[in-house]
Amino acid sequence: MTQAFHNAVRLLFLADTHLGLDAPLRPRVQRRRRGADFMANYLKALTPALQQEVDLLLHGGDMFFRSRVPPAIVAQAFEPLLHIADLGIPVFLVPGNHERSNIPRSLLETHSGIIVFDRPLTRVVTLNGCKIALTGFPHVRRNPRLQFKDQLVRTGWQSAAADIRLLCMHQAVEGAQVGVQHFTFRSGEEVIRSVDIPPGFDAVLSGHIHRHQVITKDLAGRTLRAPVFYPGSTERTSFAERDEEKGYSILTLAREPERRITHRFITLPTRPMIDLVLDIRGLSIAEVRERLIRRIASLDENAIVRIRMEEEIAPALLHEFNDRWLRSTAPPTMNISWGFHRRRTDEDMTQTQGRNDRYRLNTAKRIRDTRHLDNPAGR
Ligand SMILES: [Mn+2]
Repeated sequence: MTQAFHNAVRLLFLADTHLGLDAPLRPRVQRRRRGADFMANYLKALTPALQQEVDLLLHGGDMFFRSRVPPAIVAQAFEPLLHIADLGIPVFLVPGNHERSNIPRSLLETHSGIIVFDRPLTRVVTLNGCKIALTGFPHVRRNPRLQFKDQLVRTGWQSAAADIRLLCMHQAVEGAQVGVQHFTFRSGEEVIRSVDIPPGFDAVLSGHIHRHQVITKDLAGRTLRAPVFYPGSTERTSFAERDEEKGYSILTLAREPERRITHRFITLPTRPMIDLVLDIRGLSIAEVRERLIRRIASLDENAIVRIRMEEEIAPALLHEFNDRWLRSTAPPTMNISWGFHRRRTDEDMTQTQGRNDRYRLNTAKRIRDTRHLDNPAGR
């Protein structure tokens, strides 16, 4: 066949939607919840598929923020996916670490248009005359660095004939960066070596890393065999993501090697996230109150605010100005709470020397700030 391939294939790629985060069924405290923000951005990210502007949909994992979420949220999440599958748009899902590598199946099992990488597998779909092989496996929690090659072999990817091959997963790849201090994943057992990604794949599409990025070079600066695309999370799941733009990706896939993959990142709305560090040394309780009120009043009323102190805060002060007091002082549209005491700066763990050792030593501290990664060290 020499027939020219004219129509490219458009792939909508989103990940780490963390539905159910701050969406309690029976809240003990009446306050604005962020759950609605997460659901809204999820639905916004799916819009190009619902409007049939794409040919293929991939969710890179962590659809939910933990393995058990209220059934109403599961139903709300799957309803648009079933609709998209009904439109004839194949839907691929990678189980992430928060699904305990197992996406709730009850709503999916009947629909042939929804394919879950609940075990290593390869599926070929023909779209616009183009054969696309999607290879994937569920999130590997224990030593993915060591297990990666074996997982790949088990997908049977080499025996599937295709024009374009995509590797879909939910893992950290070396060179991926997170956090306000740009922590870089390097040599940990939870990090997949880029050299282990075999030739033959046109792109690696992964969830897990919440910052949007495209990795094209290894740590030594050599060009990767296949670019690694992270769409990042669709909302900010922790203060470590406070400076990050959020959104999803649309990849255009073409058979012609010279324009095989083009990528577009579409941003989603996010509320300002503010880390407020106060210096209250030498202030009286009345002065602290006055300062807190003044600082809170100066903030965007829709902000998500974390308040921290440079110094260890006295228990009496924390009692006086507890979270309830903060909420009663702030506008009801604001999310506000105390953060952890700023014992050492986050820079400690991301200096160039001994980065990974410190990374391990500081696991507990780090989890506090990048809770979204759900313990990437595999512990
Ligand atoms: Mn995640």
